Amino acid sequence: SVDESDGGLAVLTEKPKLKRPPMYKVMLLNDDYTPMDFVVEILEVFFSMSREKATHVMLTVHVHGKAVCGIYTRDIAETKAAQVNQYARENQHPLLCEIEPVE
Ligand code: TYC
Repeated sequence: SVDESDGGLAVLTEKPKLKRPPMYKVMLLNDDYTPMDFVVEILEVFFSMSREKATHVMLTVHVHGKAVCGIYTRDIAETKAAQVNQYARENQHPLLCEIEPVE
């Protein structure tokens, strides 16, 4: 909006408001049934991880209950989680992916 009460001087002191978008962690949750190989495949296909990185993240989830797969804007994070959950369901595995805000 235009506010000329300062005679135009505000433009000299206002910082450009270039806000970074809120970011969301995509978390993979552990369960007792999903095969380890299937989880590794998910991390390779949907998160572009190397076999080595995917194996490490899968084992982190297995041991600690959850782990971060990636951090994205809300739309991308929601889409990744939905794709993972759909692919797991299609293959009759209980694997779950969820998102949570960073910070
Ligand atoms: N706990 C599973 C097993 O022992 C492996 C697993 C890892 C499942 C990560 C889900 O997100 C997961 N087969």
